[in-house]
Amino acid sequence: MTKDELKSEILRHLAFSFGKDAAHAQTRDWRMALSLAIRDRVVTPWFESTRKTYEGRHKRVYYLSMEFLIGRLLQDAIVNLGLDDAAREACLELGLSYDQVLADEPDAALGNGGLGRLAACFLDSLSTLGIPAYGYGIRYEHGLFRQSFHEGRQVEQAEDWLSQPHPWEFERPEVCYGVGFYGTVREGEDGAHWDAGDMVVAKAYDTPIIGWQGRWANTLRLWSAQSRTQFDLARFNEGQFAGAAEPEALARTISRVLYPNDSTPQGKELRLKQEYFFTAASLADILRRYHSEYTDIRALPKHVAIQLNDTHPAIAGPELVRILHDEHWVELDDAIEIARGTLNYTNHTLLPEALESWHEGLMRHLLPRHMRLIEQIDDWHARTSKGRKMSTIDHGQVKMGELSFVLANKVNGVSALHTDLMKKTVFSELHTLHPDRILNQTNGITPRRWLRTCNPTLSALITDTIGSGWEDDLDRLEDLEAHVGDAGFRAAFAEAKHANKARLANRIRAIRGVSIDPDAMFDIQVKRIHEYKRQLMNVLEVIALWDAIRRNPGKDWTPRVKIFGGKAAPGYHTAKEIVHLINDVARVVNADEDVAGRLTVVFPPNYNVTMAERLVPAADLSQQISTAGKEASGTGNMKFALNGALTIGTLDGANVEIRERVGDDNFFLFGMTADEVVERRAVPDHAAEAIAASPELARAIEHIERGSFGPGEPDRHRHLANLLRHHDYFLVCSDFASYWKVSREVDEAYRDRDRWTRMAALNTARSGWFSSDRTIRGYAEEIWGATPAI
Ligand code: GLS
Repeated sequence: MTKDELKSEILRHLAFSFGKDAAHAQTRDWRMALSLAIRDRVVTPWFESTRKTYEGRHKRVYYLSMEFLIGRLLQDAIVNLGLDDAAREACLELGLSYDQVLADEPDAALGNGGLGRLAACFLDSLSTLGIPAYGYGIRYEHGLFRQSFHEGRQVEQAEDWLSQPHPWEFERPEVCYGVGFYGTVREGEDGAHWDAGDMVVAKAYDTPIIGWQGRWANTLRLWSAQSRTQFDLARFNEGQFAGAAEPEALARTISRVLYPNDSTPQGKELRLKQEYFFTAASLADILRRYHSEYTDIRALPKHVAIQLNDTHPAIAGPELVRILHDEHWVELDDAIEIARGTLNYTNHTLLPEALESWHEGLMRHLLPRHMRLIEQIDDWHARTSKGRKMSTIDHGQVKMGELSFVLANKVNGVSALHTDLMKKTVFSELHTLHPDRILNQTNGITPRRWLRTCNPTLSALITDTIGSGWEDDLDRLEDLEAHVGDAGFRAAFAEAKHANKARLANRIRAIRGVSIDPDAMFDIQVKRIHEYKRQLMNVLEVIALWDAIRRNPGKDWTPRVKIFGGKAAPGYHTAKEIVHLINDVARVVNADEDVAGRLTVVFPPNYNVTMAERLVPAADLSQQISTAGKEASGTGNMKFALNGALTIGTLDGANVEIRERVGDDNFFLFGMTADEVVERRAVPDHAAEAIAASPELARAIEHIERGSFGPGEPDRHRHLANLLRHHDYFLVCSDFASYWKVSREVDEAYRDRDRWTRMAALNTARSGWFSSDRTIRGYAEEIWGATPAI
């Protein structure tokens, strides 16, 4: 498509899809018109992909996930279709700022963090590789909350990305399924019958996901909940106006909000309802499609692979057994085997409080038939695998991890360390019974969004240096290594980074009113706020550094800009206190003339995918400092390394593999290992001991206790200080001395800019393995038995 063709398509949509004259069109109108012009280009390959899948009778992959953190879609589609130059020029000729048009798109925040973003990267890779697949999830009206700060405290507002038309989706009013809840089960001679007490309707909305160079497109199908009775006219005519709309409002609650938690429990009925709602609708849809192609239901595992993204869709197991047994008359044991052959489960966390379990009573109340089947599945497992009974039902709780495991063909972890720990801890017993079931698939990120699109400066340099083609063959970045010794290449690499930093500095000045120097080290920690991720340790280091600079102002300190970003779950009190402390410290440090130009702290609110796309290319240092054994993988760590940031990190999650690949010399390692963490926790007074041994840490905590960051309110942050001294479960204190020492080595290393650039370039050159294309190939070969259809 040429620029002129695109231009005329934009104008056509402006007039005929939106009824706007160019003379009166606003940015939003232009963005919508451009989106539809681009979307039109996606439709043909999308149809073609569907046709090929049917014709080739290819095995289909279904990825069930409560979260798809897709972010903006317009530029992604433009880049994947190779239309970026045409789109930029078309906009220019229409008198528009291309960047402004792109920036008008709301961020589709249908996820919390890494788990949801991983699902989005997987969709991109599935389409790029041409693997026939569907993503299934919920079309939340309100995605993740919008974060702002009021006097340093987090304030949450509802996100309403759907308050304007979403140009990427196609409503499918004809694709509807009833989803039942509650009711009773009748056991008759002809089997069990579930008479649901309530029913809502799941309606489909489809978003095409176009792969690299438009060769293939899959579908993201999201369900919206509706009432069976749209509107109760009888009640309305009786004068009950609000009551008449009640059934609709109640049903819609199910797809209204994304639970704002990440690795913390929110065991409430609505969430279980959401989980069953989207899982049941997805399975009904999968089986409808299956029956349109095949007659033998027993061959399901041959043609269909379903991946459960964490335990949120774990009810898929009992639901599939229910359908096979109650509706297709398959013997129970056979039904269980068929379900097990079809389903696979990815575990994303070992945090005990994040492993889902549901009270048996609630499960029986909401899903009576499923609860009965869960008991039978438990019996079956005990019978067939010498398993102890009650592995899935324990002390009146249905454990969804165990249930998913028992009903899975394969169970995978998301980094080598995490998979190893899964075998040794949460699933040790089940692993002994089924030693071939657990395998590892280390996470990955799509290089299209996380290098090509977000970092055009570095991408251009890469293409100039090694040619194109790396976007869907990221191992080719290895070819850069031969150029790292070339001073000209290093200078260009440093220049690209500097340009990205300058761009970020301008933006931060515009949104936060803080000036930062692009020559300073940009040191970034962005991710959900959580105790195990240890933003608290990072801010302690800021305090200690601020204190050290003030004590020794004559020293030639390496200038640092500390950037934080991330949301705290609204009900997670300590995480919110950490947000407050970071903002308070930022205010004090940034106002202190003694440290001006040496230390600056910025915390832009509302960290999201779009902000990540701006921060990642501009980072010099990536903070990946979780307590070892706690971060299952991390994926931000990969994005930063790929974009030429050096990591300061612990041996946790995928950090281990990043370090192995980029080399020990190009990674700043500190802290205890996962085994040492366990030992250390057993030491009485470990925190007191660590504080006594580190004067920097002691002074930093004293500052908090003295109220240095709570003007007029000295006790403002005392709770955090108490936590550190007396309940330091995540071992911030015990790892601090090592963190401080290595951070000073980082300062030193940054002073030799050429050496730093060499290390940064090696990070880029050696990060190709972290492409989600590699991850998806692994799933396809080792879990799904699926092959590309192109
Ligand atoms: C998470 C883990 O915490 C991350 O380490 C991991 O990278 C991600 C994707 O596998 O999954 N688990 C979770 O509940 N939220 C996450 O981000």
